[in-house]
Amino acid sequence: MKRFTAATANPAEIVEELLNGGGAVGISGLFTAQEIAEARAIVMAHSEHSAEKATHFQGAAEGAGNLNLQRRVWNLLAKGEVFSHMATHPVLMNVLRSFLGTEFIMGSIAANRILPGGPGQEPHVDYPYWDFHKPETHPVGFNGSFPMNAQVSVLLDPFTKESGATGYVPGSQRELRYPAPEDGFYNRCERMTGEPGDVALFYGVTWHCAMPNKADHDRSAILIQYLPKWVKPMEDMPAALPQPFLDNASPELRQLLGMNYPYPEVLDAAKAGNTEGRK
Ligand SMILES: O=C(O)CCC(=O)C(=O)O
Ligand SMILES: [Fe+2]
Repeated sequence: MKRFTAATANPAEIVEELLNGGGAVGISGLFTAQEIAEARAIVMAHSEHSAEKATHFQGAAEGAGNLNLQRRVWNLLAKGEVFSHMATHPVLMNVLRSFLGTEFIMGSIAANRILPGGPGQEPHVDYPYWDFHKPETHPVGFNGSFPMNAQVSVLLDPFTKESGATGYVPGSQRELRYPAPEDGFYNRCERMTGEPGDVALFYGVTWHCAMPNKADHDRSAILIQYLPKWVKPMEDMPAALPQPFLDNASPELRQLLGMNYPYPEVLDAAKAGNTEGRK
């Protein structure tokens, strides 16, 4: 994984790496130890007892009865201001504008906590391609030549091989396909390792998954999903946030929440006149 810092995070170089290189990069130095400690404390408090939230790519764990060793905390914007700062970090916004178009949105901001002994996930691709195990439900000719997803993981704990740092197959993003058992994911995968506060940024078409946590400590990350403006977001964040939060949202946050993009709209009831076109 190519690694950058806040100072060296060149958008053109990162976009090239995401589309045509390994599919994932590391960026360090974006968050303070205090921000990470605060985020981690909130995630731990909200996942102390709550094993029974929706989760994904955990079919095997569900079958084995150890689903409680991976815990999700959803709708993080409502749970601490620190998460709004993470989602709108200027270095990330700058890179993502080049990758997803300047008016990109956020589809989800959630935590993924894997406790010691947690089994990890099925190798997969992310939303909105994440049901590409049923390719016939997507348009003919669909491919990953332009991105409809970018994923940011903000690491809250040491991500090591032992603790289950996200595994991924470099280059797998160049052909949109859901990984099959014959693809030998576990023999080919590399890891998005890092220290608390580091960021892994990847194109969600890259085959990846959380790996088993064999360490003696938790392994948590904030997972942020970014999408072009016209992709239906995964979490209905405006519906889950209090009205004062929406009223006071910064311009960046308004954009991320899709508040600047009007569709779908009841056009029959919209103001009369021409609303689109060069002129
Ligand atoms: O937590 C991780 O390492 C990755 C999680 C992931 O890929 C997902 O939930 O889609
Ligand atoms: Fe994923």
